[in-house]
Amino acid sequence: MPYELAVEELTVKFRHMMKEYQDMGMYSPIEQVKGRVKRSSSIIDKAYRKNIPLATCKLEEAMDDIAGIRIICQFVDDIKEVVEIIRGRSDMKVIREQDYITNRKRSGYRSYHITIEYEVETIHGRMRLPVEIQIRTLAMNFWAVIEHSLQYKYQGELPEHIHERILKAADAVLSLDEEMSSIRDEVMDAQHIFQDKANMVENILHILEKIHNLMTEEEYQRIYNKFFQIYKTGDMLELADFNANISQLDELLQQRKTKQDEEKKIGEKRTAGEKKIEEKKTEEKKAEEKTMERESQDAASRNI
Ligand code: 0O2
Repeated sequence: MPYELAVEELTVKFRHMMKEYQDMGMYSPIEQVKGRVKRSSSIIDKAYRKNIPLATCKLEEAMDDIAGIRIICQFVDDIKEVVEIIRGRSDMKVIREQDYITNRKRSGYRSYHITIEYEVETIHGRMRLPVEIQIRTLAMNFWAVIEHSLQYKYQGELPEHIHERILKAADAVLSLDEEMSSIRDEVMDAQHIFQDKANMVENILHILEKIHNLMTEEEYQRIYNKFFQIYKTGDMLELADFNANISQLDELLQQRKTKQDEEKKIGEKRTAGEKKIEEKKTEEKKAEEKTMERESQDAASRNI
């Protein structure tokens, strides 16, 4: 099914963006990515709700959320960044945007929806499909998932007392998001520090593995224990120092190894050359001996 392909490809692409941010030690505006193809029962329900004649029309023209991607962010401000990323993509053509964050729905629902046109290549050729991307914060998602389940349970007719409570919960989610936005910089700093630490530890472990064979076991154990001690204290400055020192040590050890390898090669070449000369000399000596033997035999026969 081409919808599945579109969802899988887009999920990989957005998850890869998260990885790119992480690899660069940067904060990612995308926290989680989920994808789904609308289930047949939901397609029928929606078609019925919207008076779409399923048998007669092209489904993707009447329903643009058969393929759906959900991007979850930590903060409301991250949503704007994700929207900008999508608008700038050459492989995603924006065809519709619905801002349910500025204008929340009467149900209390908040989310930013972007419908894009996305091209997939199938064995039957190229196809352009609509995909709905819902972008929301963790808090908005929490609310939407609960409300969706309640709507399902009560088949769209929430009892008044539940409706009131769900609206109150929507207000609480709004203030939670606002509160979190005000401490976004603090949280992002903390996450940066965590990411920096993770990157440094990864680099140190990688180098330790690389240099293991280039030093004595005692030397290696001493360096490893030092790293472990610093890691346990959690002192970022000491960790950064250690990271710089071990990177330098790695460079020196690699240079030493390259030099040793070159010297070994030269030594081997020299030995091979000397061996050849030695062999040549032996051959010449043998030939000389043979000639002398032949000459003495000739002389002897002449004397006879
Ligand atoms: P499911 O099961 O999630 O697929 P429109 O054509 O814009 O007037 P449409 O096509 O319903 O109306 O689009 P809309 O309103 O943007 O909704 C698309 C999707 O957004 C919905 O898909 C939901 O996933 C989500 N959504 C919209 N409103 C609400 C809401 O009040 N509560 C919750 N929890 N989610 C909402 P489906 O097909 O309804 O459902």
